[in-house]
Amino acid sequence: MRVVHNARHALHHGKVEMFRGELVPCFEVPARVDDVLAELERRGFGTVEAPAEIDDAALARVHAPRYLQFLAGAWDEWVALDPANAQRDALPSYWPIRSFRHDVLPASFPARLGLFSYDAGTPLTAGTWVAARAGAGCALGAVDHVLRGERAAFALTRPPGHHAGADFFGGYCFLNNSAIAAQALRDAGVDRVAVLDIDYHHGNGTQAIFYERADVQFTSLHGDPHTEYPYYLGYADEQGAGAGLGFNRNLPLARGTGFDGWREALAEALRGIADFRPGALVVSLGLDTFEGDPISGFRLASPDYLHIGEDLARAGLPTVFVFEGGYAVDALGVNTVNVLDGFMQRAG
Ligand code: OKP
Ligand code: ZN
Repeated sequence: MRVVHNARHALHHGKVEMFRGELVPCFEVPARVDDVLAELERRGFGTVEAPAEIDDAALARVHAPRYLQFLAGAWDEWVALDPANAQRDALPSYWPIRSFRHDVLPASFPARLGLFSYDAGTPLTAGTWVAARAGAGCALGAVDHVLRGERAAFALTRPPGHHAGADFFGGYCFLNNSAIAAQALRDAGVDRVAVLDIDYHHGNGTQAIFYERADVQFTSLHGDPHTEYPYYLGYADEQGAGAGLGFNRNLPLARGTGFDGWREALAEALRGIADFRPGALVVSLGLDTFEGDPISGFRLASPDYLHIGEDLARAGLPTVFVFEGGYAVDALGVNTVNVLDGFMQRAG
């Protein structure tokens, strides 16, 4: 399998995130991708390559121009507030929730930081834009391989993407790599694209981006938002709206769910995807469903990920895998490569 690897991922390196009243070390660290890369090498799995230079037009197919502009200049604006900020991550402190205006773009940088985000756990750092943009390039590179006839390709990048919406960041995500991949497949002429999100956390950004569309179907398996992040989206009754009604499917599962229950939900998700008759599949591949994950609550074990890969291959679709979450760094490489390995063994 072709692996398009973001060599610039470590330029995004947050120091701290806000958690229950204190700043704690980031869970989303560069070692995550390095561990996956090391496991690919150890097993001699796949061909690792760098992405081609990115066309920003592909980003603007998913994200709002004023949001992209903001991201591109955010670090310089942060440091311009105070030169000492060069040593600190940028974290928002104000958000325009109900009754506030979203059409006015405040001159204040901290005000815009809040306008374009939804949590205080997603530090923006000196290299965030460069790393995230290169990551979107990996997603586009993986799409290219699949369009050229490869059965599957993997975009190995961080920061992750599935919580990022058309004009907001959050949940460690800035650019929605999976949405960018799905849109690129559509733009290349694939009539119907399915996105399957198997990260522990609901892919609220991806859902929001495609919620009113019938050409991209979104399906997500995740921790029940009544108790799990991102809390405010990901419920079973969210089925799409307008032309998109019936093309959004959430399968929330209770914290503590093990592989048997999880796999039944996957089978159900794959039945819905088959009914949609897509020309390609994008998998938001989060590995934080692992029993050892420090911020999640499912109980999957390392060998289970081989079966996930096999189940996904049985869908018989050209498949773009996009790396998302997974924070048990020591097991992350094994779990990730298990999915890809199981897929290729079954795909033949
Ligand atoms: C990103 B992805 C932990 C609190 C949870 C947000 C989790 C974002 C997960 N201190 N913070 O879906 O893996
Ligand atoms: Zn996650």
